[in-house]
Amino acid sequence: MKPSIETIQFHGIDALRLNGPRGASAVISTLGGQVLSWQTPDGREHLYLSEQAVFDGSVPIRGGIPVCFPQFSSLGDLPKHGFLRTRPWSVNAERCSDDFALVTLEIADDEATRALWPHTFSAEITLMLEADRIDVEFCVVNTGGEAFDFTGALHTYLRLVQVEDAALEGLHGYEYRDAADGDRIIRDSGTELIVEGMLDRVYHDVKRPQMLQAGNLSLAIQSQGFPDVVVWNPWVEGCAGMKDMPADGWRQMLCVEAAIVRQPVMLPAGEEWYGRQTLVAV
Ligand code: TA6
Repeated sequence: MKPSIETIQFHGIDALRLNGPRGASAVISTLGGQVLSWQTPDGREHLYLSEQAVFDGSVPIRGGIPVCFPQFSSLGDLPKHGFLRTRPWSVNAERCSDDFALVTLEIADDEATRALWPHTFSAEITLMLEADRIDVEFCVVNTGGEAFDFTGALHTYLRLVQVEDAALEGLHGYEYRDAADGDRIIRDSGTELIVEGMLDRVYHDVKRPQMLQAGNLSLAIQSQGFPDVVVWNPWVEGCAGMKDMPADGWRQMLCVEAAIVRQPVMLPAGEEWYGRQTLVAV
């Protein structure tokens, strides 16, 4: 079957399903411009989506790839992770060939965003699906007359059978700040990262791709434009505090995020910035 794109309802909200080569598929919702599912031709789902996720826009959807902008986490006065996650985006472009399906969603400032953050901007999220790979690109344009700063992330929730069996390679030697460990700055000295408890790390200036290995899963994770990599798992205690996560949800997920955290981006008037995260099932 040739790649195609269809409009669907996904948990009651408007979404697009990308049907890619060899039976690969992905779903992106207009709420939040959020990728919510990615399946490779073997039928394996690679993104975690909480079974208690809320889809009415009152809170961000817990799972998939939330878009955090113009603030990462609580590093400022804005709502946590900014304000794009609960806003409606619109479809800007759809394209298919024999090898891929691609959609672009867009959003711009309005009265509600300007009430929180006094800047004018437009943003796009582009999802490109190939047989064994997705590319998610986030682009921001400063449409106003003055420069602004931002931080942000593609807050990717990867699905695992059991996080304790996973090993994340590629972060060796990089410095990180761990919010789950008193914000201490540490240099990673292990050859691979094994999750053995709550962690909430921002790795700085990461130049290498990561490889997530777990049982028969091998996933390559690469980013462009985003200098930092965030690795987050809430573990038992973090999950207990989240209404939209089941008690054992921590076990089936690991966030590996393409992020801008340590050094905000300064975007001059009229300029454009973009960053991308690529996930490849190998
Ligand atoms: O990216 C990691 C993080 O900033 C963690 O501190 C954790 O709280 C997570 O994001 C989820 O944030 P949320 O607002 O979606 O509950």
